[in-house]
Amino acid sequence: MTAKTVLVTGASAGFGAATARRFAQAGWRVIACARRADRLQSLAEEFGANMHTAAFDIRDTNALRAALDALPDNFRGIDVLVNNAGLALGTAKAQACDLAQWRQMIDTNITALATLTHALLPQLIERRGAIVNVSSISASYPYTGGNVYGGTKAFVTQFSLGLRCDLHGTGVRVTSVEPGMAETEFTLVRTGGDQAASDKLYQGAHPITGDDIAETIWWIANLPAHLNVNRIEVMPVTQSFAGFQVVRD
Ligand code: 8X3
Repeated sequence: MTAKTVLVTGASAGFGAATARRFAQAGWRVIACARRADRLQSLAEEFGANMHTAAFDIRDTNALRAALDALPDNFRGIDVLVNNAGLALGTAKAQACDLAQWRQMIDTNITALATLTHALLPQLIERRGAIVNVSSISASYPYTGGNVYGGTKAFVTQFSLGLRCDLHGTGVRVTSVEPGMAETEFTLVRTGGDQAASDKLYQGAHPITGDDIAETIWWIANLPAHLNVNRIEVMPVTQSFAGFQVVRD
């Protein structure tokens, strides 16, 4: 069987790095994209010729296009796109938020994801490929301080479902993966590097790991061609739902 090719964004850490590893270990050709070249270097060293790394800021459309244009011949023709790059910034209520952080989340989680997807759709259709979009439980369940982050993930989920409609008849599969609490660098990024806050959040909670989501994405991408997982919500057993809040006089 000819090896397939997967492109993973946000591949320098967390879900993205674990996913890049999972596919590379199984013999796929992997295009690992992220901002930090030094972090990608270890993937390149680990997997050699089957791992192509591309360091650029996904919000920079020119850099994104240049990275795609510069793909070596044997990495052209992408079978699976894993839109993993994304971030949460801040936990403040909307009325206290920094607009620049909102815009950064929108630019990364929405605009960059849509731009890359748009660029790859022709080849995904040609190869009857698959798109796996990393959304979040925050797409469906609002929580205080989630504001724009949750809004961007609601976009990712709804965009995924919309792509399913538009790609009807092409054979291209589309999935929205919606993880709950996961211990990656997510909270460190969200809190601006507050290790104590990150440790406190995850302590004793047995959160999802990067490998858990990598395995989920691997399963989705390798299902028989007639099956499409539309959405998959994954939480740690220790996380569930709380009630509504009420203001009283
Ligand atoms: C992040 C998961 O639980 O913080 O996407 O909303 S959670």
